[in-house]
Amino acid sequence: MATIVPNQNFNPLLAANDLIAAFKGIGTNEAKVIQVTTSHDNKQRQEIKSRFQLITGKDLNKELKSELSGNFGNAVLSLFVPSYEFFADLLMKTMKGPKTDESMMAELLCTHDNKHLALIKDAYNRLAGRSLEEAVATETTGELKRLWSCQVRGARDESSEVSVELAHQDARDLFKKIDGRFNCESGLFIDLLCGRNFGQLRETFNQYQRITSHSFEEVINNETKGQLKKGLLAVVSYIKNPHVFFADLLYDSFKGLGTKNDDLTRILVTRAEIDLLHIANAYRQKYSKPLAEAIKSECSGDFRALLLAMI
Ligand SMILES: [Ca+2]
Ligand SMILES: [Ca+2]
Repeated sequence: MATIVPNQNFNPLLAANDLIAAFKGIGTNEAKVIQVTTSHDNKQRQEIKSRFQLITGKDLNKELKSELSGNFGNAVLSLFVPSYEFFADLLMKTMKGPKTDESMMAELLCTHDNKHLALIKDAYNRLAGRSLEEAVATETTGELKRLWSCQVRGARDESSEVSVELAHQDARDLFKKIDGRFNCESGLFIDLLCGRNFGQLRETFNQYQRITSHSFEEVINNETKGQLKKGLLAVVSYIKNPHVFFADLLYDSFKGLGTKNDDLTRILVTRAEIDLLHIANAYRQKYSKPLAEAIKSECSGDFRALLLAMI
């Protein structure tokens, strides 16, 4: 369940005027900005943006940049970006440079349904001037290239049918093909991971454990290394339990000295309209602390107020 939902009394003119009032004069009424931003969903925010432009002749993004600053400014700006463009931009940033963060790639590529992935691919093409397929093929290598290329194709079965028989067969094929050893180079593993529906894969993981008495994670841990291991573990963890997957990422963003504000912002922005309520529940269960409490102790000021309004 989402924590930010469409505003039932949506009035783009009123919302745009609220923002104009919030920006007026010296300083900014941040509370008003938070209220307008978090009481509308991403699609409505796009309408507010156009209405703002129509009334003032100004680009809302530019105005936000000049009125707001720091983590707070970044988070509000992110919320006004269409979600598929937000992901396209993150993919560009993640693949740039010599070392790609493969658990981030898993998060950016595997957490969408095929329809949303197609929108992200369109946006990527527009923003980057090349297709996402091409980018993945150029920027990654070896088995990871195979994994991400397969995922980018967006051909996952999206039915909710789960066949125990098929899961058993898949698990046996994975086990057998490789002389009793897990072998991710077989390609079969990657094909299954990107093609089968999530429920089916969870059953395959169960069956695999029954046959081999090893969990899938154990096998990946033992048989792969480096970035491939990181990427595979992230994909499997997401498939096993998406809410715990994100709860863990939130925990990591709080861990240690300071806070990884970019990670924290990204997760709240991308999940608020999908399943943040479930993620917050998973967080409380696993870490015995409400998410709100963690945010209160890690963040401050307008940034804290915004994040608390989002959850
Ligand atoms: Ca102002
Ligand atoms: Ca900390």
